[in-house]
Amino acid sequence: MKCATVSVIGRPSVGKSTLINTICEMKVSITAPTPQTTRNAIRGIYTDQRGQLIFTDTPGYHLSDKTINKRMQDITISALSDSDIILYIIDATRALKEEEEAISSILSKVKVPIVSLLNKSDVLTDDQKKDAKFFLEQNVKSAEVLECSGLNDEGVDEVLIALFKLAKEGELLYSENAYTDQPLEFRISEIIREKTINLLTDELPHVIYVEVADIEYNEEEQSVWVRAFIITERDGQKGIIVGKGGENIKRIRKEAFKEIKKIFPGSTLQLDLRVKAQAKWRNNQIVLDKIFRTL
Ligand SMILES: Nc1nc2c(ncn2[C@@H]2O[C@H](COP(=O)(O)OP(=O)(O)OP(=O)(O)O)[C@@H](O)[C@H]2O)c(=O)[nH]1
Ligand SMILES: [Mg+2]
Repeated sequence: MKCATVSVIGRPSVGKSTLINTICEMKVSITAPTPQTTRNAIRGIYTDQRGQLIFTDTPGYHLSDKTINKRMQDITISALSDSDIILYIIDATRALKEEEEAISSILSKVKVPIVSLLNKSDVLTDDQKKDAKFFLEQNVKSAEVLECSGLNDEGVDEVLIALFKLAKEGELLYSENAYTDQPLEFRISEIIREKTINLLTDELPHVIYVEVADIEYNEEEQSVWVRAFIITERDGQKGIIVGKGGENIKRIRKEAFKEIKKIFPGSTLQLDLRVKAQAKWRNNQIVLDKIFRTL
């Protein structure tokens, strides 16, 4: 049996979380068209007859001095230090600039093998592929360079073959049915955040976090009651999330309900969702400690 931990790194929106979900055949990590969706190191576990790959999804590496971005950069860097293999994902539909150089400079210091991956092959032109491969040749010591579409599940088997080839012999670290190790509260808060940010555009996804205040499980009645807050930075933003006549919050609730229900098959679910504002939470160390506590 082979077993390896694989850190997945790349700029925001290159498709890291989408690929991990495709590999694990499960929504392990939330996704959105807006950048900086993933905020924590999130594990997705894949097991087959070859062994086990434990992926760590990381926040997209974004150059910025803001407190919250610094925290996210730290999470990404520390994920690299305890992995056996690095899967470096590039979205070559966008120009490869400073951020890509910053990542490749970080990667030049790591000792473990790197698999470089051009993602979004479904929309890549030949020129874009050529430019990305040239960039990689010049800047990254890759064990392999591959192409795939995480969204369409094309070329993903080849990625697994490459990773298993680099993995060492070892016992499985998780049971063969496991696909993640995230605490329940965190999974629920992420589902709600995903449904919220997918309804919003511009800066709003960045000013939101979700707090699950209570989960009450009644075994006798087979019922679950969840109370959660969607938290923005300013009062004015609350109205956008609630929407005209509560239109948006109703949609968020409906979509989140469907997905949270899957976590509790056979139980009735009550989801109490509220919106509140908390000024400047992105600079508040106590809030950040809560959001970024180690999973
Ligand atoms: N065309 C195409 N789009 C993709 C592919 N993979 C992901 N996307 C899209 O790219 C966007 C970002 O995907 P995510 O998986 O959230 O990206 P990420 O790298 O995890 O982003 P952060 O968490 O913000 O760092 C979404 O709109 C995805 O649907 C792909 O293979 N092809
Ligand atoms: Mg992500």
